[in-house]
Amino acid sequence: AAETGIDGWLRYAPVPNANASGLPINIVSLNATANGPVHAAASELQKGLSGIFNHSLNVIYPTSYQLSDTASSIVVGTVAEYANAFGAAPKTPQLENDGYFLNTTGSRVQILGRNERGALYGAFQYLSMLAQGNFSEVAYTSNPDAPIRWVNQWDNLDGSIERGYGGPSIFFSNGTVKINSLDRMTQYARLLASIGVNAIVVNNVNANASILTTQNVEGLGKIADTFRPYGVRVGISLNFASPTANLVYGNLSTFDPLDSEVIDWWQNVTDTLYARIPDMAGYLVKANSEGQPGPLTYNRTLAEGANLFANALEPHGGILVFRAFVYDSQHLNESVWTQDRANAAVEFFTGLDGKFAENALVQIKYGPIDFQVREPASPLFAYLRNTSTAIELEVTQEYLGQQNHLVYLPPLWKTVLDFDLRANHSKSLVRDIISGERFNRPMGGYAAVVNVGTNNTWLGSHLSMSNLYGYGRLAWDPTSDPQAILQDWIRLTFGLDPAVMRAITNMSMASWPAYENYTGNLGIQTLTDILYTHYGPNPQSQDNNPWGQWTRADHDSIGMDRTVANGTGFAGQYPDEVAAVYENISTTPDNLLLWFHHVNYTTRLHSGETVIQHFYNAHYAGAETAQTFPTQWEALQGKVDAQRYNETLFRLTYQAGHSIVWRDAINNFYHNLSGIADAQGRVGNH
Ligand code: GCW
Repeated sequence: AAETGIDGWLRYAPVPNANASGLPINIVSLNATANGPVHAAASELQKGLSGIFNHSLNVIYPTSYQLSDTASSIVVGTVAEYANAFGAAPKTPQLENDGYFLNTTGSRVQILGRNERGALYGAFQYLSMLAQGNFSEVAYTSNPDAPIRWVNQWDNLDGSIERGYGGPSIFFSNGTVKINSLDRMTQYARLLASIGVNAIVVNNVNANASILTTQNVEGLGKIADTFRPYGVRVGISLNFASPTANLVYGNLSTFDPLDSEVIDWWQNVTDTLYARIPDMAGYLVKANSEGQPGPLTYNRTLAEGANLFANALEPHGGILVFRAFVYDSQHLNESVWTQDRANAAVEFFTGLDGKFAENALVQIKYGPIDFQVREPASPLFAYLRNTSTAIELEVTQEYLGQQNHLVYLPPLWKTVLDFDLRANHSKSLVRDIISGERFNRPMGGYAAVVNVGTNNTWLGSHLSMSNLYGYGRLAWDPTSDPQAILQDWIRLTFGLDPAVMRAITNMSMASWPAYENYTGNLGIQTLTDILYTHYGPNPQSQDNNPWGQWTRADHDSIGMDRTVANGTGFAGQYPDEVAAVYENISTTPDNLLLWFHHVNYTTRLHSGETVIQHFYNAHYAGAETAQTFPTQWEALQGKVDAQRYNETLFRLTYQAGHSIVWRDAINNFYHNLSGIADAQGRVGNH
């Protein structure tokens, strides 16, 4: 049968050894909010079990059941309601908010949450087990590592999506909410809930004030009504200068965050939003970055700007997320050796630690520049100790092949999540900082820019969905193994055939190293076009641009000197132990050498190769790996339905070709620039 991909990993395909005779008789949905997550869990269980076992179960509700109906049943709901129904609280060890207890050992399967959302997550987990052919008996509690597990959409109100590669927006067109296509939103909500995502910011951080019109507030209300049954709260991005836009709330002549009229204006807007969306997640704000307005216009600090919104949200329980991606793109000048965009975040936030309201959160891109193929962890994670933080990841593959290339990202994300920043000379893993644990913060967590669109594959490519799935799984438990996550996704998405498992595992696990090899190596950045598309090789664009994404490549040497001793001083933004590692060439890992140091092409790496020969070799190796993808996939013909087989083959074939374009473009560029021959005689001989 044709598979469009629209169900993603929630296909509930029949499982070969699934035996319906072992199933309980009923699904019991405990007393819960009408149309809330417990109800969604019950219908999801019904749908899933009917797909997996080809057997349909009744859902019964507390008003209608006799206790005898529950003897052989799947009981889903909150722990409190379970105690109400059965007279005794079950033992659910260490259950926290959004966590679930799953017990399949008795004739009464228990799927219990501390809250309703947790019960829904437990139901998805139970179905995930069964859909993977795992019928074992389990009894355990699972809690999320962090409370904030959000996605960001960069959808514009006209329906376009900034850095979106899966078609136009499912949320907006012509300046308003697509209230006639709520189905796609429901399907998206299911996918997000199934991986533990609990909020979505629906519009672009490059925000337009018109998100706040009366009509759009009502439209946002409809979006929130659609996501609410899945426990996914809705948030919005704000334009800082909205008070001066001509909206119904009155047109002010200032957007100064300390002006009392401005404060009242935002309070009024916020109250209006909460009147329609009482559980709104909060606001996301990009300010004073890439031309966006912000508090600095009025000589107010970023924290004062953030707190303007945090204070308006506070009475409603909302969260203000303030992006750390602040830099001055207009005045970066490469002829000044010490200038460095990487320094911007810590510089802009200097002196602000502890100045943010308790319900504010600073959202930090994983690296100091911008979602590159490899970056060191942002030092801001260690700088902010009295401020709650979240990491910002990118599922949409902006610099990483825009879904035309298979690049499985969780291994990249893990390099940052697992990095030890050694704050105060003690263990300070990024993942323990953002969970709130390391610096004892009340909240923190994860955001991913996802940018799904109306394409049936959501992201534009079937295989890219492993990145969305992997995001949710890592945000729930960042200690999980990326390959194990991937393999769950493969079983759920493509079934249980071992050949399918082998091929997609091999390709996916090889894909990020290959992409790094045929694009930018040794921490030089991705080397893609930086000026506009962020796609395809364009190493010459990596210098003399106003964005401050530079390589400083000349005839003899390459790399950004970010040392304190001779360079931009960026290395000194890290806590001492880490700073010392990066300050020194001999202790800097090869894969970040050119991020931290400016060296000759003939400099030898720890590996023994020279920098330039490493470039040449890596580009050949990366492209060679990509050449194996189409053939690995072709072995799956007949094992994957024709539609997904063909669509994927098309992309992998393209990737194989484009990897050669990348290889030759980059190698020829540095060969011409350096005049150094490839020891193996390949480069420049075409
Ligand atoms: O890297 C840049 C992207 C922009 C994006 C910006 C940001 C939303 O190219 O498209 O704008 O990052 O993260 O704010």
